[in-house]
Amino acid sequence: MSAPSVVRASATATADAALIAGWCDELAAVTEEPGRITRVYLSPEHARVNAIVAGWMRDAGLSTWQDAAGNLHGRVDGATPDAPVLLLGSHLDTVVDAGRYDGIVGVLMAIRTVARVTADGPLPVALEVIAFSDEEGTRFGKALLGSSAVAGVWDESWWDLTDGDGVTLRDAFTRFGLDPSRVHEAAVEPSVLAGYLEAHIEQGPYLEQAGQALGVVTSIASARRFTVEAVGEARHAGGTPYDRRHDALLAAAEAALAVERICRASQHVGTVGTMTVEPGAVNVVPGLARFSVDLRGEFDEGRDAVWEEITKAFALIGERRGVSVEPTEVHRAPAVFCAPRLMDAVRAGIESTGEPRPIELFSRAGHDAMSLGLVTDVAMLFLRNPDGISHHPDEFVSTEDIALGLDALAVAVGRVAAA
Ligand code: HGY
Ligand code: MN
Ligand code: MN
Repeated sequence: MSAPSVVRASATATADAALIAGWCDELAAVTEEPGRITRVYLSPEHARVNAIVAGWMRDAGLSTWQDAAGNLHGRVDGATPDAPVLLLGSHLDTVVDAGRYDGIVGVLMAIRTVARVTADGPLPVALEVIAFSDEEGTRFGKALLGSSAVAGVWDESWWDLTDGDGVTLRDAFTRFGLDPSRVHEAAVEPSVLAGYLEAHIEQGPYLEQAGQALGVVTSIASARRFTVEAVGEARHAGGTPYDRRHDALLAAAEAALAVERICRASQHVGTVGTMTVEPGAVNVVPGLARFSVDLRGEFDEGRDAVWEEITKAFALIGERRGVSVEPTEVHRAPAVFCAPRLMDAVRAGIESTGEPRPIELFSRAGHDAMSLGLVTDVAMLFLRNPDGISHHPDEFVSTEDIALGLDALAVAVGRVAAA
């Protein structure tokens, strides 16, 4: 553990951090489930946070608009009309029963940073904050929908994705007031971009362990997500001897344990986050089980090799139990490596807070920077998350660390603008 460094935040950052902490609390109340934070794509809550945050953007001097995919944008032009555009941002959507900082604090830090660095006039770059509308994929299973539209990689097959109520993405789009045929208008023009910077809480314990408030992200995990259907045969729970059973739940349970076993043995992370069983009666052997798999690794090749091994394990389990175990891929994002030029700017920002040896770390969590990394250079600034808990109400980041992050982000933006 490195010796604790003497780092301190500026008065401006300290005041902005207090404001941001209050804003995180205010947005936490915009939820579809009172008492829990759940805010999903194309929902009334999505519309409400866009309206609230747009007001904070305008108060900060940004001009605002909502793009054709429901993302909220705020912009301050550069000193010249042809100035390159530096993008900043993160996401406003959440998982179910979420914490109040994942994504949110990065959007709000970007807004206050733009206000701060343009207080004395425009920079040589235009600054555009994007509050992405669906990073988590909570509603439709496919993550990064909002930033995929901005990166110009929207896939027409996504329109048929459905939510838990059977509403298609296309119908949800239309009900939200968006026109599916115009989603491509959300795409940015890569040639004008100077890059993308994202501040985000670390969703793990490594900054805490290192005794540092901030960190430079080196790369973002490559991810694949699947829904898996185990089809056996529903039968009487009493009259059916074991040798005649094709129990879908037990096959799915074995498959979930196989995911854990194979990932543990190969330094990857695989998670079965959801499972439903049918017909779901106490006295019926389950005939059908559906479950999700979220698989991540540092490199695409390793991730794919692990998935091959998992599918072989599924086949063996299915064969032994007379249950078909069929995965369908619903999301895939390649590993994204942060750009050294932007990492240097983030590192300089952290050093400006008095931290002599900024820690570098690999992000096992996914981020909108993965989409932006398809069209421009990206870098991320992580903020310490004591205990590392995230995707949980106890997720936390201190106001002091937000202030340090604001000072670092302001310096990083200044470096990129001056380059
Ligand atoms: O799932 C993730 O890694 C991110 O928090 N959406
Ligand atoms: Mn998240
Ligand atoms: Mn996030």
